[in-house]
Amino acid sequence: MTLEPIAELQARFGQQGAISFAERLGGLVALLDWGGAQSVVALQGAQVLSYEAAGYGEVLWLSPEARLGTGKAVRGGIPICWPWFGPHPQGGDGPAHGFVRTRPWRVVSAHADENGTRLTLAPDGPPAHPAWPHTAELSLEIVLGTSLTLSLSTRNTGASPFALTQALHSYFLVQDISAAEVDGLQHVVFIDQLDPGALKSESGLVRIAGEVDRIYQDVIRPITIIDGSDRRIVIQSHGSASAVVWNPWIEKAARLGDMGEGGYRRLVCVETANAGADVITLAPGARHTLTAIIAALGR
Ligand code: TA6
Repeated sequence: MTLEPIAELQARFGQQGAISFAERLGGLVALLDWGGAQSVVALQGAQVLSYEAAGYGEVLWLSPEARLGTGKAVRGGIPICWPWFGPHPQGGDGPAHGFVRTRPWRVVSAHADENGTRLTLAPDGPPAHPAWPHTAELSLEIVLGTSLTLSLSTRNTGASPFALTQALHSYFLVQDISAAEVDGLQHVVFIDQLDPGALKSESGLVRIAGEVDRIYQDVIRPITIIDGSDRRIVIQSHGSASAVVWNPWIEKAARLGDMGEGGYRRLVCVETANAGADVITLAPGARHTLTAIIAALGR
């Protein structure tokens, strides 16, 4: 890693005490600070790798094996799944969860003030793939303040409509999965990905004691992760009617092989999405923004 890009980014976008750039995990990252909170954002995939909330510690889980520049998506933080969630919708040969999370992104703008520290990123080049015959503008705005807000905006720049599914695939850090609960999804119908196509719902809190992979539909309320005895993580969304709850548990974590020893016990994914039946059809010229607002609070 040459230091030149860092120096250039620092000169163009750095702001004392709020925005700086460095090399971490073998790649370029932006370091954001505001009011005692910090966040680390990789330029690869515009992937938030860390969010330390003021007074509540690290909010996101990141694999101890995370490395940038390997050509593989980094396990943890908040990967960007776009322009499809899950496998390629037409069975094409595009990668799972789309193709932008391993691509280089560039800094469009950066600014800090009394309301927060704001960083806007866009793919470094048009977001294109042989398995996706469309054109679009894509950007991610990250605001670090009393919470962490991500807004992923897509504008159809082509002449025909296209269907978009996507997710901010957030990996949240919990003390231990056995003491974690997910609140706010009571009576919400979900697609059980482990029982293909089955529609189910539950009456209470989501507790995890095995592999869970669910696409909740018609989600209208904030979702809260109760993290043991002293912390809650609240996820609000805009531009989203679905949410994914995922924990790989033991066997799938072993198959994935990049979560570290017992890593599955420290994470629960609650993903702010347009997934399942929540498909966005973008007309030419139209724009859609998917927003997640993440806050850490006491119990
Ligand atoms: O969001 C849940 C999920 O779709 C799971 O099925 C699992 O595949 C997970 O995403 C991780 O996918 P990845 O491609 O990042 O390994």
